[in-house]
Amino acid sequence: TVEPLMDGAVVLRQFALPNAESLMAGIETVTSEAPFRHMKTPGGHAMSAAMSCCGDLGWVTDSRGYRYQAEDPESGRPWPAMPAAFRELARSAAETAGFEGFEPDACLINRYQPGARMGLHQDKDEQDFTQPIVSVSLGLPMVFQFGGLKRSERPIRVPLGHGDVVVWGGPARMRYHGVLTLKAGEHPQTGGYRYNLTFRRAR
Ligand code: MD5
Ligand code: FE
Repeated sequence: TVEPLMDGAVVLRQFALPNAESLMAGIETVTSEAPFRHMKTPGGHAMSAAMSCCGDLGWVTDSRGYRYQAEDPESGRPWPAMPAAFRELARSAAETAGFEGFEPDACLINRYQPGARMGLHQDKDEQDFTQPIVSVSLGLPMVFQFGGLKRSERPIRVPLGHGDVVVWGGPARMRYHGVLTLKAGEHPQTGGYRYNLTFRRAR
């Protein structure tokens, strides 16, 4: 079912459920090569979510800023390839939401442990804002915050659970968004974590 969130954003409830096992296997493969790490923001604070990346480009933050780059800064090697199951799911979710031919070149893997959160921000390190973003939630439920084009606009709260996919495009693409603090729990497929796969066209 396609559930409209706001102009340009839809939730596909449990869309990724049939693929959850292969997505978790893909996370395992990618992070055996590029382990989860807590990157530091330019302000010097560690991100509370642990991150890894796969695909041609990965999103990184360090003392020099935020950017996409082809190498994992921890190893100096290219990011692991994007698993076929990742690419296909992102493409079919985008198509279901009305975006034909989505070919992501970057997948950010966020792993939230209890207490982790992500403050309100905009995604603006990509080159083409006409391309959508596909976000896949796996494991423990969390509350997503979806705001306006200015930080001052009060966000709405959207609960997201295992297998839910959100596609953001058009007028929703530049909205402020974030994730409230993850509560402790136990999920049969992910244990004590929530994972989020964020697919983007960075270049
Ligand atoms: C998460 N991650 O749940 C979220 C899902 C990030 C991030 O925000 O930057 O890693 S992606 C949600 C998103 C992306 C682009 C636009 C909008 C939301 N939006 O317009 O609300 O870990
Ligand atoms: Fe974001």
